[in-house]
This record gives sequence, C-alpha cells and structure tokens, in this order.
Amino acid sequence: MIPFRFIHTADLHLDSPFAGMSGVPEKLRQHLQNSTFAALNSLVDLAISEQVDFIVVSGDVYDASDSSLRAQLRLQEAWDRLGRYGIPAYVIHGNHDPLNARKLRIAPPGHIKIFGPSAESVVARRRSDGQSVAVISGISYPTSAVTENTSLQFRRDTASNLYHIGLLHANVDGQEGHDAYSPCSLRDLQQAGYDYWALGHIHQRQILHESPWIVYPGNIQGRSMKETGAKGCYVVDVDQFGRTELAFRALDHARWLEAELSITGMIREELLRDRAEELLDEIREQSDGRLHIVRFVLTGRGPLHALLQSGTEGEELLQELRRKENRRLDYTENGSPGHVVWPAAIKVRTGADIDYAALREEDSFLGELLRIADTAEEEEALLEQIVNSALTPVHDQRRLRGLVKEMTADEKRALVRQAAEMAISLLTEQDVKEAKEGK
Ligand SMILES: [Mn+2]
Repeated sequence: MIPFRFIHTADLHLDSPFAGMSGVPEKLRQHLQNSTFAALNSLVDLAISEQVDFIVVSGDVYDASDSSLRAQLRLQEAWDRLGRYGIPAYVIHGNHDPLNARKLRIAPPGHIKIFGPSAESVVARRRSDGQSVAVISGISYPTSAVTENTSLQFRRDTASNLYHIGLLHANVDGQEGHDAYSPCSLRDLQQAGYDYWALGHIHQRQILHESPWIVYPGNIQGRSMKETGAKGCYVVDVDQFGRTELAFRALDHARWLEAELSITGMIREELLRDRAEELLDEIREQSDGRLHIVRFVLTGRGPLHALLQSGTEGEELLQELRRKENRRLDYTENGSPGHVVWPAAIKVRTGADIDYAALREEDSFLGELLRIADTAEEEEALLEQIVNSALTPVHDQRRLRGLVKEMTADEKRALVRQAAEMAISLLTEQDVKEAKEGK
C-alpha cells in the first residue's frame, strides 16, 4: 500500500443563523454569524499546511437547503483555494442540503467530486506522484429525509487492493438527538469490507470502531450550548501497511462551554461573583485567542441556594459579569473578540443547606420522606410505585404516556431524588418563615 494522508470532515453547516441568543452584543453576534465561514477557512489552511492528498466531506455542507448565495460563494472560494494547491475534495450531501435543494446553483469546479443519489466509487490519487491510493465511495441524499439503510449499497471491490473509504451521512445504531436518517448498524458497516467509514450527521465527535475505522468527526463549529467543546476535523494518515492514525485538529472560532461552580461554603453573594469572575479568567487563559461562550452550572449546597431560587439573583449576577466582558469588547482590536469569555446563562442546580444525616434520623415528616426516597433508590418495586402514582395524571395523554414508558430506571431515580430535594427545601423554607413570624 502507498502511504497517504487525508482530512475527514462533516457537517460544516455553512451560514448557520445562530438565532435565539438573547443579550448578545452586536459585535459578538457578527463574529458568531461568521464563525462557520471562518472555520471553513481554517479547514482549507489546515489542508494546505498538512499537505493532505485530498479531503472528504460527509454531508451537511450547508445549513439550509435554501442555502444563501453568500454560503455558496464562500464555499466556492474555499474550493478554488484548494484547487490552487491541487487538493481535490470528495463530497456528499446530507439531510440539510439534499440534491433536490432549490438553490444549489453554482456548479463545483473539476477537482470537487459531488456524489449522486446512489452509491458510486472513484479512485483517489496521491498528489506527489499521481499514484492511485484509495477507492472512495459515497452517496448523497436526494431529498431531505432518507429512511432506508443506504449503507447496504456499499460493497468492497474485492479485486482491488486499495484502501477503501465510504462516505455516509447516517445515524448509526439510532443515536439520540438526531433524526434517524439513513439508519444502519455498526455491524452493517463492519461487514461491508471497507477500511474507513467517513461518517457525518451526528455532531458529537466519536470513533465508533477501529479497524475498520468508523468515525464521526463532529461539526467544525459549535452552534449552541448543545454543541460544547472543541470542534474540528480529523487528519488521517495511512501508512504502507494500511495502518491508520487519526489526529483531531480544532477549527472552531467560537467555543461553547459549560462551567461548574459550587456554592458550597459560600456565605455571601460577593463570593459567588468573585469566583465566577475567576472562572471566566481561567477559561480566558486557556482560550487560545478563541471566543468562548459559557454557561455556568451552579451546584453544591449552602445558604446561597435559597437566594438563587427566585431567578433574579442569577440574572443580576449574569448582568454584572456581562458588563465587564462588554468593556473588553470595546477594546477589541482587528475585529476579533478572541479575548472575550461571554457568560451566556446560569443554570441553578444547587441544594438547600441541610444536615441530611441528622434529618434521616429524625422522627418527622421530612425524615420519613428522605428515608422513603433513599429506599426507592435501592428497591425497584418501590421506585416504580412512587413514579407511577406521581405520574397518574399524565397517563391520560397518549404522548406523555409514551414518554413515561421510555424512562429508564436511572431517570426515575433522578426524578425521585429531585422531588425529595424540592419537597425538603420548600418545607424547610416554610419552617424558617413560620419560625420568623412566630407561628
Ligand atoms: Mn448536520
């Protein structure tokens, strides 16, 4: 086998709208709206600097089937730049940009191969000497919803000794949170005789299997708090024995993050604000000049829990933190807000400051409640009984009933735990209030 190198990328979602972000200053909004294009440019830069032999793109190039002219022009620019370096790209379209999309107007240049609606194969060559190195097969979505198992159309050409790469935009083994398009199993893919399955569709980066390699590179730019962490592509090296090595490379220009902050031991609000500011600075130091958008998750137990219940406390903290980041934004040089760490939201997951060990021993309503919750955690029958009786009112509604049926035991345990926590904190607050009022 002849050694070669390629980039595997997917889900570029060019011109994603970044809608529904409240309270974000205009400068940041512009940066976000440009971020999918900036990530595309970084992809091309990487292909050039790593001297890859080719790129494979596994669907959802555009965010919307009525892709903006702007998105098409920016993609054209990227293709042209790759062309100047002699780097071809092999591309399939996915559910967001199917072949029948109304506005796919601009024809791609010759070094870009767009696969059609049924599986076909082409041979990729090494750039340095033009030798054949790989068979690349792909299939594009003809329409936005493909519900058949298209992976079955892929079969290895047994006469060929070349490395086989399959491009597929698919949901493998019914992963949650994404449409079950082009559904297939890991087994289907393993049995096709391919060396590398270049997947797209699931935006979370994951290597499902090694040898054969079955890989989701994730999208190249996170678009909301649902898409946290580094986003980018894989640079894949295949050596003379067909051994394959993957290196993840970040391409994102704005990164979403969840930061946990415990209120345990905090007695004053200022401490919470100070710690939140410290956390933003810590993230800034690690940010590598990349805009970060952060959601704080407040955890732990303490006196601040009661304060945070109203919601206004968290909102005020958010405003205070944003005021400081806004000042940084005013001093932005060359248009890049890379030194900004934007606090987007605060999620309160704190608990009341209660001595649980003592409460458990107490001969009181709360003590009994806590003991039952503890027992339900261990005993499945009791857990079922509690959850079922609590959810009786929703049984009349078919959809909700379906959802309840799908709940796992762990989800039910969490529900009982949360309910106990809520009941205890409501009832103890009531106790405190009544004591104060002298009842
Ligand atoms: Mn996608």
